[in-house]
Amino acid sequence: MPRCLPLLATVLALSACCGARAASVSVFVGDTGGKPLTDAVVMLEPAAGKLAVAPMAGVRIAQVKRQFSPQVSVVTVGTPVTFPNDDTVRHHVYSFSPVKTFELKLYAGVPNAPVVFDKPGIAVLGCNIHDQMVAWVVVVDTPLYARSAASGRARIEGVPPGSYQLRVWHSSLAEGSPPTSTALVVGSADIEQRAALNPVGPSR
Ligand SMILES: [Cu+2]
Repeated sequence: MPRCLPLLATVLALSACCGARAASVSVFVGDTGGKPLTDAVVMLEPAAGKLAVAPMAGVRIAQVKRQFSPQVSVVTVGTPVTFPNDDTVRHHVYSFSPVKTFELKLYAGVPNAPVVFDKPGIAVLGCNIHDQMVAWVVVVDTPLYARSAASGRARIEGVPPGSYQLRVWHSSLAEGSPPTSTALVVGSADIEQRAALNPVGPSR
């Protein structure tokens, strides 16, 4: 018998055992009446331990026509965000949220330094000059996250098997309320979930 056969058998056995594919987790996010919620953020955090996550690059929250654009941003922990002012009026961007407290005093153009969002959680941004301006930065400490489309559907791909907390957040939840949390065990099969949130504000 050729000497390489045992090695071949080992390789075949390894590929069989490690071939379990990562699953996808799809979540329909709606209000308690079943109406889809757009721009909800869903994330999976391992029940134990932590998945490696890298800061993102090139994230911008612009001010356009006296609104933030985009209104909802999802960034990973440690991500620097720039706040270019594309309007001709000056803006004064701030956050009082414990996750990231900062103030960019009245400015035009692009502020010199980006704001680094270094803790997970939700920061609510406003402008001192224009009360109608509001934006949210959702800082996630996991690479497994997605945002819901107009259909209310969000899909997280490539989820390794394991036990997770599925967290869901939407801007119409009461300010300061944490994302909802549901335990979820992921195997090799794709998963479909529904999340019903109870908004206190108008859906955006
Ligand atoms: Cu403003």
